[in-house]
Amino acid sequence: MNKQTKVWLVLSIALSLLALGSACGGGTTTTNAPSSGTEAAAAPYSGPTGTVSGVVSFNGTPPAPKKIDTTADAACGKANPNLTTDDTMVKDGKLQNVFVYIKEGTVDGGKKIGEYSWSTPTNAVVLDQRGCHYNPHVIGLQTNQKLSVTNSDQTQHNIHPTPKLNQEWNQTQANGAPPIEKTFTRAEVLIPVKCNQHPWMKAYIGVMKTPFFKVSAEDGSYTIQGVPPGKYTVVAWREGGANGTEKTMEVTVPANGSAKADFAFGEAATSANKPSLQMMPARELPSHR
Ligand SMILES: [Cu+2]
Repeated sequence: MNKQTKVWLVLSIALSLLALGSACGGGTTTTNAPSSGTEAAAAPYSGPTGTVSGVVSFNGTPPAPKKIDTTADAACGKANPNLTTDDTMVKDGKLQNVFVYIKEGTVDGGKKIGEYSWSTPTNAVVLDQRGCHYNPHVIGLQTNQKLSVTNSDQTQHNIHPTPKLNQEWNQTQANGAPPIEKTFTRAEVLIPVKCNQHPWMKAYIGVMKTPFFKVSAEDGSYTIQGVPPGKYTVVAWREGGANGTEKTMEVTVPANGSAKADFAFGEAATSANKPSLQMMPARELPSHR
């Protein structure tokens, strides 16, 4: 090694050490450049996460499921002779099909949760029509995530979501037809879905920009994972009334920990009811794609 190469080697090592030092040294450096008027692209969140979990209860006696008259379509009666309403599914006092989501909040460090970008899941969420019934009854999607509607029946269906913020569509799907694949571009809680062939068929689709939502299971439980530590407003939405019924709760999610948010609907739990669609204005965030 000649003298000149040695000097260059020493210099370049010194320079890379300097660069390293300024990137992660001291705790005083900041990499967040101030906004210069134009909106910068939102960055993904990286760091520790926690969970929000809880149980949704139904107080009092739930309404008994009603038998559905399927005489309009013999194929439905044949496939599902005991079809009943499924708007209030209660088991041991616990309520299924409640859409629980983080509506808004501030991540530790000061940024709003909507200021981060959240990647779109690559898997499709399936909404199946079986026995002239939507299954599941309530689903959640991220914006631009694929919805796949399948027809497992020996009859024709007509899927007709009626959103207020997204684009409405209305499509027939014959027996044996391939899945209908759609996406929703804007956050909306929740989009009612009906079938123009079978007036009793109903489903609901919650669309969120973030992945922070879950539908309560048969035992009323839900767990929302991957939540950055921070303070949030958690909302539980259940169908009924013009736009559904909501309950709201404030939670603090610790890093690598869990926040509890239990909700109750039914009797003695009606005072905080709010129409959901008015609570969820269309928010066009910079991260919108
Ligand atoms: Cu149908």
